[in-house]
Amino acid sequence: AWAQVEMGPPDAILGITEAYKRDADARKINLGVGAYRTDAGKPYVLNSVAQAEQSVLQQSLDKEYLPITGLAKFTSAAASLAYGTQSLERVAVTQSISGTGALRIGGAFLERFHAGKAIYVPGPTWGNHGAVFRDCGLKVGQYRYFDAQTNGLNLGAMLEDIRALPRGSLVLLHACAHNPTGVDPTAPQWAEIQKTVEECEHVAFFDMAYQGFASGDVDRDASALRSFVAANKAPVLLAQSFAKNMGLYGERVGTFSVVGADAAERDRLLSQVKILVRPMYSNPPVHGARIAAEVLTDAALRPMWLGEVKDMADRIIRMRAALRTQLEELGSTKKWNHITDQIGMFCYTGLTPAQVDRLASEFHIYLTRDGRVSIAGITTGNVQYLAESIHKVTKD
Ligand code: PLP
Ligand code: TYF
Repeated sequence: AWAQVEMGPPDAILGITEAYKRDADARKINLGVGAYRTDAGKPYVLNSVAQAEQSVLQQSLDKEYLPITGLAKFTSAAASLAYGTQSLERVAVTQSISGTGALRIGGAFLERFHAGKAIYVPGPTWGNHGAVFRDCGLKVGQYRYFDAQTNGLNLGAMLEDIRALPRGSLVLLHACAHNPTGVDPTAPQWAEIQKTVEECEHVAFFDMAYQGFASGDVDRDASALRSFVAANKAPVLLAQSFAKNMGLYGERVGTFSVVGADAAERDRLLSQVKILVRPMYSNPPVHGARIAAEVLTDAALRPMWLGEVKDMADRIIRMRAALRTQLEELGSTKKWNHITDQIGMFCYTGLTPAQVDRLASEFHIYLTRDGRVSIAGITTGNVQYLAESIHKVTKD
């Protein structure tokens, strides 16, 4: 029956881990997937999360189905983390299969209720965005974002493109720690973006997969989202993930929310979200949500967690500084200021595909061919070797 089904290509990011695993060289480094590693290069289970899990296990809870919208204790704490304490009565929130699942619910919602059925994402954006939204039946367009000349934001082009979209268009915005570029708008730039979106009566879909990872401060990282919601002019949707900031990757913990004009609209929106979720996966998994709820609501665990998020963000910042310093000390004549200017999990290095290929084949260093480095893969033990290798492939 399936003879006509062709072999598909592997995921561009997850495929890199496979190549890394096959490499037997002791010096090998995986800078592909955006997953946090300790300074020993190991996956990290946060202490706050481990303790929350113990406390969940000790309660010997049953494994009954959750409601369609998930664990209420989790979704309300998650919504407060994202939105702060303001406007929560307008937020229709459902638990989701992490950030990807939230994007998927959002895409389905927009396909059903937005007249334009097209979403505009930054150029470049996370590789999965296009696939997710296309599979939801939306058309996917792009607005300009990254400036390869400066390795920074091209705000002028971004605003020009957003302004040129049909009135009421869907605009996807990375709330913080833009993936793959590590380039975020500053607060004044965000104000201009918000003003433009509002003037054009566009709809803002925030993807927040890295709250806390950009600045180390969860409130600061949510400030663009909160500012849109506080103004209450542009409609806002949000995909929220706890994969990175709680290290709950495989537990698949997140939320999707859509903000209504008032509480009555919230109720109508949530009723439609339930109708979308029911035939999609019926109801979400319970274990990770219980852990996240415990972390967010326990008086001792929450501050402990916030400290651990800050520690992860700080280690990333230290590794950026170390990589830049090493490259400069090796006498590289290239400019590397963007390594420390950019923030969050990733650095868009400007390395060419040929240079990336050489890093893999000669130096056992793996990253995506767009030159994106997952800074979390850098450690005090490998940063010198990494800098030497990057210097060798970029010096001529
Ligand atoms: N959005 C962005 C920009 C991401 O980088 C990721 C990956 O971490 C996600 C969404 C969703 O990830 P997950 O489904 O693991 O929460
Ligand atoms: O960009 C990254 O590396 C993370 C992890 O299909 C990821 O967002 C990558 C690819 C993918 C799912 C998650």
